[in-house]
Amino acid sequence: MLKFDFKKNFLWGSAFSGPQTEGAFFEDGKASSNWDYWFKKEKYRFFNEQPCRNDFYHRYEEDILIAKNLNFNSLRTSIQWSRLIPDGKTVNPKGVEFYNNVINTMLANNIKPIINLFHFDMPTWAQENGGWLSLEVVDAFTFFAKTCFELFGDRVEMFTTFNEPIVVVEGSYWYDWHIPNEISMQDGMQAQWNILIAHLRAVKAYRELKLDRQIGCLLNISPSIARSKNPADQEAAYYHDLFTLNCFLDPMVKNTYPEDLIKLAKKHNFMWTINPGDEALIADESLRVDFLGLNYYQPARVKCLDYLPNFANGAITPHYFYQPYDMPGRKINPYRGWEIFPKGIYLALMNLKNNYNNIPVYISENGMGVENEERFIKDGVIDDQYRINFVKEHLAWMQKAISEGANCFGYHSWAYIDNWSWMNAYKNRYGFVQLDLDNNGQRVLKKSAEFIQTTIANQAINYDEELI
Ligand code: BGP
Repeated sequence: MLKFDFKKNFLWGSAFSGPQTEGAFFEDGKASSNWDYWFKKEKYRFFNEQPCRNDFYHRYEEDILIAKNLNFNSLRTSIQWSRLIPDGKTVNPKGVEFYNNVINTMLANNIKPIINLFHFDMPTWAQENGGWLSLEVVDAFTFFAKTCFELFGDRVEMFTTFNEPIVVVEGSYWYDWHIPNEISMQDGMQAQWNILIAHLRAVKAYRELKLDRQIGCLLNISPSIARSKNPADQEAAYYHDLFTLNCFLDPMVKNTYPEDLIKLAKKHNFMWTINPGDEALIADESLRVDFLGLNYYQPARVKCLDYLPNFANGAITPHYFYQPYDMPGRKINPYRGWEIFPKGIYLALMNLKNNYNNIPVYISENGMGVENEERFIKDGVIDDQYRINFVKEHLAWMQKAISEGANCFGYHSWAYIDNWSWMNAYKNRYGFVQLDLDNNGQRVLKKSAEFIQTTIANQAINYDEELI
């Protein structure tokens, strides 16, 4: 038996997001978002052409009660900008009512709401005005953020500005997972910078309101693991950190921006525009995050380049500086294609402990998406032992980091009920609770639901593997 020695009030719960659960795309005054627009335009890029069908907009009470019954004391969702301020200027009363209902229902059930502002979604008008390349959009986001703090900050004790901001950059400008589906190193870096500035301006607005609660950001941290000790592989891991982590983590926690990234951009001709006042925001210590959320799914194994890239006309991306490394024999979740490496959660937490002032952090996403789980149904219940094993192993490594001093104050899975996964739609399921789309979206507990319930009740798991 592995008994946890977590702090009192340790957060147990789960994350989800507005665009992945709400549905009601155009109801009650909601405007089109970038995802609504893209789905309409290129439906074929979404698995089985399925839109979000969780219907949290109408079923939030049922879903929050399920969370309570799993023994959760906290939940994270996001506010859809396109629902709250559809035209960027006027607050939608129906949007306010909905998010008030969600927050109040959580509180009435002793569930602490953690409210995130940007989970890959922006209104279509903002996308068409240049998305994160546009300073007008940065202004509009600051207004949206301030409005959220004013409307909900009396009850929400933890806000976060962005979920996985680097994924927005990668998806939109480097690897073609999000609209506007551009491939441009420089635009990607410009978006990275502007998102950072939008985050800092949101934190500034938060501090000015003197709400005296907490604001943070949710970062996906995939520890870089070099293929070998060869200096070229080591350098590849360094570059991976620069592009995917340090460009957000350093300014948010240490008030610095990686100089090496700027040097690299100048040398390779992808330097972006820095506007007056930007650097002062980064240097302002009052704008440091109060806490971080750490989304952990897999490590980043990297190696140096095998071949010379096309120097003359190549459309370069960060993969010009490092390449993903498929380590022979790595354990993989074949449905999502992601490596399963529970020790990575420990490495990420220890990096924050040792190199980032041991900033308070909670695990804000961790989970395993599996396709066609219906084949595992026994007596009407999905027997997802693989998910139980996955969570157990990650909890064990998280506990080890905590016992070695990591300042970790919670564990949230992704996500407790199956939900819509961007281009993968409903292909891979993550929940402890099945969303039965053939039966009116009925919520059915999987075997893992009982596991998480008893783990939280006992503050312990059955686990006796040696952690090396
Ligand atoms: C994270 C996102 C989530 C969620 C999760 C699972 O990167 O923050 O929104 O989607 O990954 O990934 P996917 O849905 O692509 O399988």
